Amino acid sequence: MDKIYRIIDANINRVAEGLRVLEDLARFYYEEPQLTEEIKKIRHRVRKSANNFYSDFLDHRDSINDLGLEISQKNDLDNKVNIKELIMGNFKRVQEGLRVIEENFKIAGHYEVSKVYEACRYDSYTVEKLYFSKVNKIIKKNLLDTDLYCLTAEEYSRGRNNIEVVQQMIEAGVKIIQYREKDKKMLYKYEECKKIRELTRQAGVTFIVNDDIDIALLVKADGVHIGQEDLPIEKVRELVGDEMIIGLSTHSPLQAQDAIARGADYIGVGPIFRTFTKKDVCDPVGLEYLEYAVKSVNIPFVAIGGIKENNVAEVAKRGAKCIAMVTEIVGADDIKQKVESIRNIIKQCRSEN
Ligand code: TZP
Ligand code: MG
Repeated sequence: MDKIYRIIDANINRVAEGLRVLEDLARFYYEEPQLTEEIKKIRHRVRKSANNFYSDFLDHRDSINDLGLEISQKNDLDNKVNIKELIMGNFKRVQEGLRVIEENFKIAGHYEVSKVYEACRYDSYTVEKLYFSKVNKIIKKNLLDTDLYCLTAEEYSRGRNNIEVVQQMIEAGVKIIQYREKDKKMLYKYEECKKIRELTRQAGVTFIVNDDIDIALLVKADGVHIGQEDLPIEKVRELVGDEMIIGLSTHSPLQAQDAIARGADYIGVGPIFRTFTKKDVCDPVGLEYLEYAVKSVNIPFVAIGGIKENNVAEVAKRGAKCIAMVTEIVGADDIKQKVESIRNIIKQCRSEN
């Protein structure tokens, strides 16, 4: 029976530590009181329900000779590249650990105690669902809390391919990238998006696919971006589910309100200035619509269309927090340097606002 207590002890620690990771993310990172409270309740129950066995655990603990540490040091299976993976990994750790405790308490002849751990496991399933729904809401709300939104356009990229351009954008610290290619064949778009998804995932960058909902779903992009004449947003939502981001291009206050009412997660506001990048584009809506958006749009929005280093100040000064550029970035000699100087201008405007 000694070894059974060793297993239970290790798993109670594993579960409580996993719960602590989740609790602290809820508390300090997401600042979410309900989640913090729910996780804390489970953690206390996990610890307290085994209080009577504390001395048995210590008697059989043998961390020095645990094979686990050596194995873990030799591989990177536990490597997480973003917070969502961290959350997911810790819920799995908690649930697996609870299952081990439950089964081993049964073997040790403590059926009643094992049932407590079974209940904790079920509670953790419910809290996991709540956790992700809250986290997704927070992620969506903060989606465009970044100064620069970059899009691909290989034909303006001076001979560089989309992958190189995206790599440079990521190195420059860009936090949201949209794949937008109007004239490429599906297969090439899919292959490129697959690579870009991997790069953006590793870097914790949000990845949005323009138009192609099927590609966005296949490569597990963070979102899709559609226009006024694409499928109705409600139908796109049916296809992509609640978690995926949907962005919609809008060109007037009426379209903005319509997009909000119909469940867009963010909108594009533009074209602010004349642009030649978008071939079927409407006339510029000017800064007037942007001013309306700053005052009256209560979801994230991004200003777009004809914005360059030499006019970005006009846009930033009017209160646009997130600004999208295509040709100015992809066509720059040095993407990193271009991003940096644009960022400085935006920062300067903000401090003057
Ligand atoms: N949507 C409105 S304008 C535009 C899009 C995709 C193109 C913007 O390109 P650029 O090169 O930044 O003017
Ligand atoms: Mg479209």
